[in-house]
Amino acid sequence: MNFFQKETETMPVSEIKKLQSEKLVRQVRHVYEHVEPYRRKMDELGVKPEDIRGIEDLPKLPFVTKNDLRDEYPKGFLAVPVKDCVRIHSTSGTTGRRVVAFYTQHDIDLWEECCARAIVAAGGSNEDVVQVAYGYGLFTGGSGLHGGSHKVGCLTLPMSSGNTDRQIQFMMDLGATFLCCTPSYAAYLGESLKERGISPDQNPLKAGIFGAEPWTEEMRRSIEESLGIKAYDIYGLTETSGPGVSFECCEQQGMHINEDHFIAEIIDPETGEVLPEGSRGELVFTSLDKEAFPLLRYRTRDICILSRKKCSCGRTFIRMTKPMGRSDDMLIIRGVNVFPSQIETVLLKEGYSPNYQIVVDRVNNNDTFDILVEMDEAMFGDTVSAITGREKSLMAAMRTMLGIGPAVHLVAPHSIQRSEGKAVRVIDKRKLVTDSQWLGK
Ligand code: DLL
Repeated sequence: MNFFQKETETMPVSEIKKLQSEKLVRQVRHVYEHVEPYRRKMDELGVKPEDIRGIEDLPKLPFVTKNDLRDEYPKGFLAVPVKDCVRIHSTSGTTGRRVVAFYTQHDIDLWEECCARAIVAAGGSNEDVVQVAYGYGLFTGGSGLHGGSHKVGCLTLPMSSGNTDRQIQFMMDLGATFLCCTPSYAAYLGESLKERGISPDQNPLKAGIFGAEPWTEEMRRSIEESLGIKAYDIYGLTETSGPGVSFECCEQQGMHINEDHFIAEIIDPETGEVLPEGSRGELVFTSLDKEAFPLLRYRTRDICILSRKKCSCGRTFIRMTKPMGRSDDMLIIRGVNVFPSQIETVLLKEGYSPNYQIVVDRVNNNDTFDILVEMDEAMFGDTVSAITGREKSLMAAMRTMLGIGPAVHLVAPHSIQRSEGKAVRVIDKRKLVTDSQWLGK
């Protein structure tokens, strides 16, 4: 049984709750004193820091949403002086008012420890060679697993995403035993190895830690077969530091949430009411130790179920299912967060009507991303080469806005079916919703 911080990870539940209560009282005070927009929210509800005496008082506190953070771009939720911060990261896919998350050195240390716990839970030790093929930069995936790998004492290969030839060369030549990347890139690497005639038992990998986007149990099995490894899930979001908020252990029956640093709640996304353990609803996080960007009751929009059933790995931290969907319209395409409203903004700016449809599918474990856009009568009369030119320039504008490039297809006026109710903007053909097989256990 492998633990990075055994005493913490196996703490009795009563002690976890006690620890969370103490930390919460301190954190609410910190936030109230230093985060003006949150103080305003508390004042509006008539809640004072002294009203929060433990985790049982958590429901008294107001929620924070992504929109609150965007409204306060860039530093409204920063709780320490800039001189105390050592880094930022930022959410993917949104230009302009992105969410910027700040970190002190202490925040980075705790975050990296969370990632180290994930690596060790997946069987990693200082004997391992960890290939980090998540993107580095504003995205948290690369830095998070990189830091975790250092903490465990592994040899770290900071590959970042892309450049498949180089990934394979370094994997083979340096003997990478762990692969960390999005599940779709892992699947792609599996196919690429096969194309090069390298069979699953010829590569040095033994495990992978994959997350940042939804993936099914079927996809897990297909990655495991194509790479000859055991594939582990990891979850997190920029707003709560990044990957490592929760991770799978050897049992692979849900992801353990690092409860010494985060309180997880499940709420009804319509009413905001807290739901009992075992209910399906929206996941809400309170970060107990974050100094620079300490969010209380942050609404993730991820739909999942929590379970406190005993796990035979020995960890006592509560488990969450894989996210089963979202309570907003955000899509995750090739690991990048995409909102339909961003697409609409580009179309209107470029002189198109808002008659469009987004079609997302998954072919050979890769996301495909197409946007159909109606032309007006004048455009429709253009030459084929003029229309192709328009498609290309729209694709470039979309890539700038979204961070990934869709295939844009200009279609005849009035050819996209009109709806009598809400317009059907998104056709997501990927079958990604997983049911929690572990709940019955
Ligand atoms: O995706 C952080 C991360 C990096 C997690 C590397 C795991 C590995 P964001 O870009 O802010 O952060 O996106 C956060 O991605 O709210 C979920 O909807 C989704 N997500 C993250 N991990 C998983 C997962 C990173 N394991 C959003 N399964 C979250 C399904 C996931 N969805």
